[in-house]
Amino acid sequence: MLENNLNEILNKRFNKTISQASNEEIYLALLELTKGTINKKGTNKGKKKLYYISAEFLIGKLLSNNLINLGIYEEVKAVLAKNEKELLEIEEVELEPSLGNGGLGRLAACFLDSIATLGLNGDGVGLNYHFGLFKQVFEDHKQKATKNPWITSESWLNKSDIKFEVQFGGFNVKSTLYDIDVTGYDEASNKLRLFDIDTIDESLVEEGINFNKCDIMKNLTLFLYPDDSDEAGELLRIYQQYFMVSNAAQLILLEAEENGYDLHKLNEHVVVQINDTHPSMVIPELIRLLGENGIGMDEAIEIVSKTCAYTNHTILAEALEKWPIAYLQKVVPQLLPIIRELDNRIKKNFKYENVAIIDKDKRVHMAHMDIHYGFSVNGVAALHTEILKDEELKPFYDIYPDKFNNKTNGITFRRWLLHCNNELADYITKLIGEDFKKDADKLEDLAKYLDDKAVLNKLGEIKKNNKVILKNYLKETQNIEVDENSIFDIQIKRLHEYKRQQMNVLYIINKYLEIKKGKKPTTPITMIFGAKAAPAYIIAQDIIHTILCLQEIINNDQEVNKYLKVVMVENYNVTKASKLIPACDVSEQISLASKEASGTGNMKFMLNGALTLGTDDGANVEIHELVGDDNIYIFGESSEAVIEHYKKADYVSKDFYEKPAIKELVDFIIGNEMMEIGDKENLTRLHEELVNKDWFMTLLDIEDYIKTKDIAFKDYEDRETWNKKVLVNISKAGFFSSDRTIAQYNKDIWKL
Ligand code: 26V
Repeated sequence: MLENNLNEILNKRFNKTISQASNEEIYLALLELTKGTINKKGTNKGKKKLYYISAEFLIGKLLSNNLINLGIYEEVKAVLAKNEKELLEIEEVELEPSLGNGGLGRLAACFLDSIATLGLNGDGVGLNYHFGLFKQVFEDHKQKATKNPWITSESWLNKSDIKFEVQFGGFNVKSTLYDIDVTGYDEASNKLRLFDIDTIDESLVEEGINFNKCDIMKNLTLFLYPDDSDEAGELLRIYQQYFMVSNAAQLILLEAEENGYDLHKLNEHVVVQINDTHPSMVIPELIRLLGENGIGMDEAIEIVSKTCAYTNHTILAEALEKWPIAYLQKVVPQLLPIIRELDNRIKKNFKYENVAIIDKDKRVHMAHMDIHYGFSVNGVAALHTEILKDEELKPFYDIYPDKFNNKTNGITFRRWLLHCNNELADYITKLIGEDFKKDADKLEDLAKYLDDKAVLNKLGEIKKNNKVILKNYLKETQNIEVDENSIFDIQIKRLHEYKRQQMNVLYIINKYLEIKKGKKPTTPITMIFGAKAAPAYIIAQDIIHTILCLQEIINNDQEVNKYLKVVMVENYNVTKASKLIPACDVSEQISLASKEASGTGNMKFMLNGALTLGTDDGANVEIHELVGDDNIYIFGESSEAVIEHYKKADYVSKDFYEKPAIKELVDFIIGNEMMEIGDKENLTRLHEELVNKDWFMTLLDIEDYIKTKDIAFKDYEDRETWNKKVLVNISKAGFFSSDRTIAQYNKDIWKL
C-alpha cells in the first residue's frame, strides 16, 4: 500500500520507480506522502487554544520524526530497503532548519511534540528566519560565522493565505504566514506558525553574516539574534520582536473572530505562553488591539492579564531584556502610551523602584511587565524556581506568591530515544513492552533487570555500536579518528562561561600533562565538545580557540594520542546531537551551581545511558534525587554557597590560581606549545580572565572536578557495575518526558 503510494508519486513527478529514483527524488516524494498522511489525520480541536510564542523553535530535521509519529517509520524503512535505498541516506537530503540557539528553542520544539501527542489544541508562533542562527565553520582554530540557509523550494513549510499588516514608527510592513505541521505521536497534529515579510532580500548578506542592519523592509527575518552590539542591532531585535507578537496577536483575534468568540471573554478561549522575554510586547499589543475592537483600557488590561503566562529560562542579567524607551518610541510608538499606563498603575500601588516596569534610566523591563500583567510565572526546574522566588524575583514573589510555580523541563522521547537510538529503544521494548512509548514512567519496569548480567552486557554492546556509528561519522565529516574502545566524555551546549567549558579544558590539560609525565589512563579517553558562541561574545571565542588548539596539539602527539583525544564538533546542531548523545558514557553538566536554569541535554544523556558528571544545579538536582548518590558524579560548591560568594563578593580567583597545581594548568594556556599554534591575543585574554576575574568561579571547583572525574573514569573499569548505574539512570528517566511537563502546564496553567 505505502509502496504503491510512493511509487505513484515518484511516477507522477519524475516518471521513475523507487529503485530508479535518486535520494533527492525519494525525499521529495516522502515529503508529499507524509504531508498527505498528516492532512488525513486532521488537527487537534478544543474550546480553548494555546499560543506558545517563542523567538526560537529548534525543531531539527522532521522527516523521520514525522514518520515515527505517524506510525509508518518501520514500514517506510522496509519499503526503501526492499528497493535498495537507505532511509538514513535520504534523511541527509533534508536541511536542518536553524531556528534556534539552544535549550530554550529545543524545549519549545519538544513541547510542540508533546502538546500534539497529548491531543491538546495548541500552536507555536514565531518567525521564519531565512538564515536562522549562523552556521559555524572552523578556520585557523577559530569559529567563523556564515549564513545558514535552510529554506528550499519544497519543504515542510506550507504557505498560508493569511496576511497581516504590521505598523512600525514611520512605515508598515506586510506579513505572510507559513505553517509547519507538528505531528503528535499516534495523534492528530497542530501547527508551528512562522511569520515572514514578502520584501525580504537574501542578497543583502555580504561577507559572512554582515548585512545592512537599517534596511528593515529587507532584513527583518534574515537572522535569529542578529548582532546587537550596536544601536542598529538592538533596534532590529525590537523590530523582530514586535513583528512576531503583532502578527501573533492579530492571528489570535482573527481565529477568535472565526470561532465567533466574545472578545470580552477572550481568556476563556485563549492562553498565551510567553517563552522568555522576547515575546513580552504581546501584552501591550493585545491590549491595544482589544482597544481597537471597542474594549476600554481597564477591561482590556484585565482580559489580557488573565490570558498571558510567562516562563523564565535564566537568571543571567544579560538575558533579562530592558529596552530603552527611546528605542521603543522609534520602533513601536503606538505601544508606548500603553506601556506607560501599565507602569503608572504599578507605580501607584508599589512605591519601590525594583518592581517598576520603567526604571529611572528610562528603560522598560520586559520581565516585570510579564509578571505584573500575566497570571503565571514559572521557572524550569525546582532549584531554578526556588532561586527566582528567594533571590532574583523576590520582590515580585512577595507581591504575587500565587503566580509563581515550577515546571521542570522535559524532552520528547520520540526524538531523543525512539529516533536517535533505535537499537536501545528496540531492546527496551523487548524487555518491558511498548507501553513506555506513551507512558514514560513505565521505564521503571527496567529495574527488575538490575542484577541481570545478560541485560547489563547488552547495554554495553549497544553503547559500543553507537560509538562505532559516531566514530565513522566523525571520520567522514571532520576526518578525525577516535577509538570506540575509549571512554566518550561529551560536553555539548551553547558556549558560555557559566557552563564552564573552560573547566573541562583545564581537565584536559591536566590529563595531557599527566600522560606526558608517564601516568597513563587505563582506558583511553575521548573528550568531545560541540558549541556555538555568539559572535560578539569575545571570551567565548577565546575558549573555542583554546579547545581547537588543544585538539591539534593532543591529537598529533604520538605519545599522548593513544590515551587522549579531543574533538570539537563543527556546527553543533540537533542532527549532530542525535548522533553524539547515544554514544556518550560521561555527560558533562558542570555549570556554576545556581546559574543553569535547568539544562535539557542532561536529560537526553541520562535517557540514552550516560552517567552525569555535574554540579548540583538546574535539573541535575532532580536527576541526583532520582538516581541516588551512587549513580551520578556530583562535585563542586552548592548553589547556596555560590550565591553567598556573589553577595559577599569574596571570591578571588587569584587565590586559587596561586596554588601550584592549578597554576600549572592555567599557565599552559599561554605556554610555548599553545602560543606556537594559537593566537597570542586570544590565549592571553582567556588566561588573564581566569587569573583576575573568573566571574563564573572555574578555579573554585577545579580540584573537586578533576578528582570526581577521575573517580568516574576509574569506575568505568568495572563495566558491569557501570552498566548497572546506566540501567538505573535509564529506568529513572521517565520523569523527564516532556509529556509529563506538558500535562503539568495544562493542569496548572493552560487548562485547555
Ligand atoms: C541568550 C542569548 C545569548 C546569545 C545571543 C542571544 C541570546 C538570546 C537569548 C538568550 C537566553 C537564552 C535562554 C536559554 O536558552 N535558557 C535555557 O533554557 C533552557 C530551557 O528552559 C534551560 O534548560 C537552560 O538551562 C537555559 O540556559
